[in-house]
Amino acid sequence: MTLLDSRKTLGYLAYLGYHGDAREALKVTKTRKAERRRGRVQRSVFLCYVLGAAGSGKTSLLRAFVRRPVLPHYTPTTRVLSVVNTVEVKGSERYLVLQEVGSNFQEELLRDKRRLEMCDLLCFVYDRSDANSFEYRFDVPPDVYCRQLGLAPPLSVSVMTQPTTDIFNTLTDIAMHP
Ligand SMILES: Nc1nc2c(ncn2[C@@H]2O[C@H](COP(=O)(O)OP(=O)(O)OP(=O)(O)O)[C@@H](O)[C@H]2O)c(=O)[nH]1
Ligand SMILES: [Mg+2]
Repeated sequence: MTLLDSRKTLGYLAYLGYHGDAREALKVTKTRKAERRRGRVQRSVFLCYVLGAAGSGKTSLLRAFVRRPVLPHYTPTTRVLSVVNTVEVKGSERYLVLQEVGSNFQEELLRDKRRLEMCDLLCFVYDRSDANSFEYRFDVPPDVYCRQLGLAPPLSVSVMTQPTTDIFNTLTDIAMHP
C-alpha cells in the first residue's frame, strides 16, 4: 500500500495515533539511476506491471504468486488488481508487487510516462496455445521479438502443472539487475 499510495499510509498512521514526523516513518529510496550508479540495490520493494492479451493468463499468474487456487472459470479483470509477496533473491528477501490493470487500460498505461516510471519491470504474458495472444500486438514471433530487443527468451510457465516460484525469482532478479 505504501508503494502504491503513500498518502494513504500516512493517513492510517495519523489515524492510529502515530506522533512525530510521519514522513520519517516511511523509507524513501534513492532513484533507480542513483542506485545503479552505486551498483547496490537498496530498495526492497519492486513494482511489476503484468500486461498481455485478454485471457492470456495474467490474473492466474497473480493468483499463483499469492498461492491462491486456480479459478475454474475465466472472469475478465475490470479493475486494477495488485498482489504482493516476498521473494528470495540470492539470499536476500525482497517484496514483489504484481499489478494487472485490465486489458482495456493497457494502452493508456503504456502512454503514461509517470506511471511507467513508477514500475521496475514490465511482464508481458501470452498464451502459447493461442497465436493471436502475442501477434495482436507484435508482428514477429515471441522468440524473434526478444532476440531483436536483446532480451532473454520467453519463459514458459503453467499454473496448472508446474510450480511457479522460479518465475517470480527471475522477475525480481531482472528488476534488481535490469
Ligand atoms: N492450461 C492453462 N490454462 C491457464 C493458465 N493460466 C491461465 N489459464 C486459463 O486461461 C483463462 C484466462 O485466465 P486469466 O488469468 O483470467 O486471464 P487474464 O489474462 O487475466 O484475462 P483478462 O483479465 O481478461 O485480461 C482461465 O480460464 C485460466 O484458467 C495456464 O498456465 N495453463
Ligand atoms: Mg485478468
